[in-house]
Amino acid sequence: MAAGVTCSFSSAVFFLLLLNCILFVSTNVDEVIDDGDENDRALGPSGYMKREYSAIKPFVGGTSMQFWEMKGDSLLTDDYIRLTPDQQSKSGAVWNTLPVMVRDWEVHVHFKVQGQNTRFFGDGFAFWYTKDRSELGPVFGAKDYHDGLSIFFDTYANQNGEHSHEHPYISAQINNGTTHYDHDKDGTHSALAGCTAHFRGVDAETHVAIRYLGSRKRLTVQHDMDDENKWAECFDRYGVELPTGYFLGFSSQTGDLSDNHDLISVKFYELASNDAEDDPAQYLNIQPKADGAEPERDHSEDDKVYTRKDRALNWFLGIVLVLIAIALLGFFYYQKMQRDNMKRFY
Ligand SMILES: [Ca+2]
Repeated sequence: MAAGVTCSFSSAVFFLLLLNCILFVSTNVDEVIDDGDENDRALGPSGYMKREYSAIKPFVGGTSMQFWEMKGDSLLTDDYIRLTPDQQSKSGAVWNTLPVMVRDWEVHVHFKVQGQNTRFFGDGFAFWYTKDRSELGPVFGAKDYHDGLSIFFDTYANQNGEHSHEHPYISAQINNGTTHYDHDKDGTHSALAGCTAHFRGVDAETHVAIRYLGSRKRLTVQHDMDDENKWAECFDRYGVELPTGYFLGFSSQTGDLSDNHDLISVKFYELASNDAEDDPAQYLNIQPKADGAEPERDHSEDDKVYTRKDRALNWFLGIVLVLIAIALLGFFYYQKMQRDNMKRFY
């Protein structure tokens, strides 16, 4: 009988350990990060700045900027472009008026997102490289079903339940005009890649570098959230196809929650291309697409994420199993004692 007791107890312990392992793996599997190639991080532009696609101080004129068009509630001060003020239900944008006739480029954006409220704020802003200079719309202040590249700087998690990542979150979408941006799910289903970056409400100056090498079909986003002049990788993807001739823009929207969304500077660099002799005009008709980015994934249910409630339930079940194991152990021990006593009598 003692062997049977040991066996039951060992099985219960093994089962509990197995359960813990399964829970641990399923809650941490999304946190695996690819470190990337260290030698590839020297992002600094090897080309030269193109003033016509850049927005740098002084912002002459107060209300207008050469080569840029202001829309909605955006406004220009001496020191920054404010896409939205820290007020509810505002939409603003700024669009460059010249099509980008550069195949390999890099944009450095110095920006600031901050507001009065330290707990509730939103919604973030977006960078665009799109076929049209969008009218104001519901996707961070621009139209849905865009054609081209978008980079979202999302400060508010709209999705019910937890994400497998924290906000603020930077993510990219490549769209040929057919994919919807699902704001309620923070675009999770249509994102090409992304990263968490704590750019909101921080004292340090915050920067992002967006590099697109058309000649290598490569899109890289890096950020400097500590103003240390060092880029940290957000993501690096090959197989990204974008045409020349699209427009650069930034937009933002506030709803019930708000923030100041400000651009301090936008610097556009033309990079030395692998195909320096190429005429950018021959790439005007490329359809935006990205390897590994499915057109649109199933929206029927959220990805399984473990909420606090799930974890509490798991703990509860674990404790119940331990109590059952102890009760069984006690029961078998009691039976053994009974039998030993019987043997003594007969
Ligand atoms: Ca959001």
